[in-house]
Amino acid sequence: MTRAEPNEAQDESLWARARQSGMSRRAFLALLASGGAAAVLAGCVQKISPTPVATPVPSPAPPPAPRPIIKPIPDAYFIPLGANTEMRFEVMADKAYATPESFFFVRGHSFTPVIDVKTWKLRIEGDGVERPLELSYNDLLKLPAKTVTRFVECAGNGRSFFDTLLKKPAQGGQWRLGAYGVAEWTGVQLSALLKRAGIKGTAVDVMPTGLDSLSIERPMSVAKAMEEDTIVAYMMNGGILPLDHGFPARLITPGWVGINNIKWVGKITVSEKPIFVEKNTSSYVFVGPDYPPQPPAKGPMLTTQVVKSACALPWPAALTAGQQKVVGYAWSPFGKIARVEVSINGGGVFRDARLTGPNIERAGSRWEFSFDARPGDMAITPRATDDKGNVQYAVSQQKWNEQGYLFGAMVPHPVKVVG
Ligand SMILES: Nc1nc2c(c(=O)[nH]1)N[C@H]1C(S)=C(S)[C@@H](COP(=O)(O)O)O[C@H]1N2
Ligand SMILES: [Mo]
Repeated sequence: MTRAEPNEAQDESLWARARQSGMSRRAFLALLASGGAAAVLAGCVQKISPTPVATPVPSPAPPPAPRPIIKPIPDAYFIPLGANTEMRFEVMADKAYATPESFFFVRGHSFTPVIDVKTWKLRIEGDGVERPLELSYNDLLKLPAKTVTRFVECAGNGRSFFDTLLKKPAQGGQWRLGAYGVAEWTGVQLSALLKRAGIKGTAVDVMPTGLDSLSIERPMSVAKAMEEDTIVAYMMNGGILPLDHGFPARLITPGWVGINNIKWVGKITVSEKPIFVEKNTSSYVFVGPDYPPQPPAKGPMLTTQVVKSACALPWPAALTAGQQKVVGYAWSPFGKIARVEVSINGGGVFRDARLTGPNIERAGSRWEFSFDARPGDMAITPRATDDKGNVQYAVSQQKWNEQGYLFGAMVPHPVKVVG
């Protein structure tokens, strides 16, 4: 085989290449002489890229597992409860009044949906309106706004005490008292929307439906829907309504059980006939020996919450002996708080706590109680009374129901006092 005439320029660029790959001048010349450019290049290739080892083909990262709750819910602030999360009440000890979003409990029957406001619509329809209505997010924001400060509380808040205090366990998430939060909500009065849709005098029930995967819905009476503080809210505590709390819009039905505060609302049905769905016939009804069935419902339907109070302390709490000041909250679905008393001897003697800060109807009041803590195990038991005369009662008077709704008895908060 004839070698091509050596070409100096080519040899020079070949040498540059060979030198780059770490080849000696001597090896280069030898390779060039024996096998020409091809041999040099082969030598270079070997040097530059040694036999490649098999590298694994990177597989695409698995998509992040969907989470029921989107906001951060660190253990320091929340007690996880299945797909829900309870506020640790001690986080409220140093707050001004309202529950910040970052501490607000979350209760959803499925996962928090992420809704696109560009395509979101709120429809108001049904045989109870003359003119069915469809509003975009911008339409809603343009209507006259109403701001109210009110609590949202789960009907099952306090359910664990059916077991631990009454010794009759109930089905469902075993909440202590942190399925309560108070916030400033801004939105549009539901009555204004219903009037725009031409609500008929014959309408009886109004039912919002959520856009979550289970389309959660629960009716309310027209009377409740027309109350001046029943709103379709799009803001919470001055910010855009958070995803987990119902973005783009949710119902606020003050004083009523949490389930009526439908999140991610997409449709409001107005009906001339009473509406019966799962959440007012099977769940969120009282079932038990004290409650006769009310066909088609298994028992009386829940509407309002009950008067409650809680200590903003860890559970159980540890305090040092000596003068101590405990902070707590009390709330009523009917009005303002009139009085909070506290017992530190198991309910024998009660002394008045001091109400501090705002005292807002269907929202709550902060209270403070100072006492001399003696070493040992004790309990702090608050008792709230509202301005309509509703008062918390002894555990022995708490009626039991299968699904553990509306625990309203006094709750002794366990405390260890160290000397
Ligand atoms: N669409 C929809 N709305 C819903 C729910 C739900 O699962 N889906 N849960 C209800 C229940 S049971 C409660 S207690 C409150 C809780 O509101 P929060 O998560 O903002 O605290 O939302 C209510 N609204
Ligand atoms: Mo709830």
